[in-house]
Amino acid sequence: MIMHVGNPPPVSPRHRTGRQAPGPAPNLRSSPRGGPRWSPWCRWEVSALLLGLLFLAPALLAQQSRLGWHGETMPVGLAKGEAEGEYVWKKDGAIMVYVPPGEFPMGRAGGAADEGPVHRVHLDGYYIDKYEVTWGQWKKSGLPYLEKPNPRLPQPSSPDWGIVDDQPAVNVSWKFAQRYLAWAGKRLPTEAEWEKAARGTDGRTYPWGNEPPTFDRAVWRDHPVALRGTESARCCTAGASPYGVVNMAGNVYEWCQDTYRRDFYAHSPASNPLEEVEGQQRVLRGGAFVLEKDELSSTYRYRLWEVDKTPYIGFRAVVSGQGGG
Ligand SMILES: [Ca+2]
Repeated sequence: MIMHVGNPPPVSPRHRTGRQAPGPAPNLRSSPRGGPRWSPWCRWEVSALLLGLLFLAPALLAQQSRLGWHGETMPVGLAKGEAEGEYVWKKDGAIMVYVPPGEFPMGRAGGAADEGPVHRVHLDGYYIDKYEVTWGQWKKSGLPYLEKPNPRLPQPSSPDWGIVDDQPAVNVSWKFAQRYLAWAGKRLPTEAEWEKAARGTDGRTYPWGNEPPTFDRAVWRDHPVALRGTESARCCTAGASPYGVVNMAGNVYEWCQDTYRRDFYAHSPASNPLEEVEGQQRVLRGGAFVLEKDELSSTYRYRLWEVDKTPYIGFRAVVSGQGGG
């Protein structure tokens, strides 16, 4: 069979049926043995093409891997991170980890009245920020903030210890946090999502287990750095949760999506629970650098109004989605 490479020869109307037009092929010439033979130019073109594919293939495969094209449905906007099990939300650069779908025991027996009853909750899969949202990320959003402490204005404002890029953004009201989340394309965790990300599925008291807090695991009021304010959002990695989420106990309290209801656990749906009633206070979780260690428990529930902002409150974000490959 004769093959044509390069510009095709002119085709007369009677040859427009897919059949090869007669006439000499421009890049082929007869071999001494009578059969068609590749010209040197043609061989060079094919070699270059094969060589290009050889170099491009690993890059294409890596791109597919980052995008989760191996049967996964990773959220758009997420890329694989450098470390195993870590992802990067491209808009704000946040490191995220995956919490797979499944049940966990929510609540605690013997705690405060609103921490019970212990009940099983099923959650769909989601990705959650590994660290609290930092001032550096807030600046990246271009949203307003105040360089000096000012509790009377709605914008997030500097705490007494100043704005430090790797420390959590504080003095952020629930309402103002929504502006960051809208920019980033993420949302707050539900109370159930926050608790599962903090303590996993084995009913532990703290993210690291049941032992009392230590200075390498959490920042609370007994911690030496607490005298000065918050610590880096990347501190206390020894206190990471079973999913690798850091500072779920202490540093800053974190806003959740839910409005607070004292007896919610007695009535909440068994799957993906969310309580939102207009005019009610919003839930905060995890304790803060100004608080006692009892409030660092992963089941402890606190609440404030949507417009409240204090130097010990921040937030982290989640994205719904399957994957985690
Ligand atoms: Ca925290």
